[in-house]
Amino acid sequence: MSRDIHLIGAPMDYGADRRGVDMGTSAIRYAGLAAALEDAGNTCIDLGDLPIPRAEERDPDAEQPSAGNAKFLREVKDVSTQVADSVDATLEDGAFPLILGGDHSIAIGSMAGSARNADLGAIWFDAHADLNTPETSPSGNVHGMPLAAVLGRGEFADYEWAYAPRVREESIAYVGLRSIDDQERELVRESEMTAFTMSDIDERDITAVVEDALEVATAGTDGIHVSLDLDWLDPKEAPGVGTPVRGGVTYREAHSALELVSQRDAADDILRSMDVVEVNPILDEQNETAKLAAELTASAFGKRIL
Ligand code: 4U7
Ligand code: MN
Ligand code: MN
Ligand code: MN
Repeated sequence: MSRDIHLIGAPMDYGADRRGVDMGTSAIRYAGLAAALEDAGNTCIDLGDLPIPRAEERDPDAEQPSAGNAKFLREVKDVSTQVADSVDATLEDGAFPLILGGDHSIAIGSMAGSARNADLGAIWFDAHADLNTPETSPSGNVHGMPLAAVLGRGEFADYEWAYAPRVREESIAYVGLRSIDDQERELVRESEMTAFTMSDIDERDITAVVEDALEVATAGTDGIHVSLDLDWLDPKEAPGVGTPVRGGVTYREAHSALELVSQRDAADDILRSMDVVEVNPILDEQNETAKLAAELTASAFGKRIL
């Protein structure tokens, strides 16, 4: 399926503990994302980066909403609103929103915007479950909370910029989980979400798992959001991430997964929005993680070997 893709840069790092992930948008562009998408048969317009205040420019005295341990909620709210509006405007335009991070807190805006006028399923390619609430988070970093936010869990229920009621738990599938916090584990177990861990991939292989994930996310929805956290891959392949966890998917498994998404999209027009997050150029080696992000995204949009 050939798409009219609009790139939306969200150079956000307030949701993560480490500086540098804000430079991910530049690194992924520099790695040749737009050209790779066009080579795969799409058109691509870069809308540039959303304005996000740099840490040095913040007013430390401005009022900060407080919720549990969550840090920088004012900035997260501002960025989420901007991302959601931009995603919604792109969809209204008949184009495809591809959001570049930035840390994973930007997925709050991606999904909230994408689910404004549609019932949205999601596939979460990540080492982590990102289901902490401000009450359960051990770190206070909102990049560990975006799914809790859009599902309106805990204090997020009161935040209209976060809670996206047209995203239902039953329509969300995790692929590749391997690092879950103690309290978060209970949340995942008790939820209606489908969780495929690395053990499931070991046992059944990536193809079977992604096919099941596609079923979960497409059943009864108008389209799906794909969230690609680069720490989903093994740190040997993707060293440039802030929260690496060993034992991740290989280069080939990752490509297979996104090619499957693209094949299904070619048949049934399932894709509605996607984000690519957590690339940290400061921690990267020769921009390899950003290149991988660009290549994998091209696979999701039709790139084939032959
Ligand atoms: B990412 C963590 F405690 N669970 O909440 C947390 F281990 O977007 C990590 O998936 C979150 O990279 C990782 O801070 C967020 C931690
Ligand atoms: Mn357009
Ligand atoms: Mn994540
Ligand atoms: Mn992660």
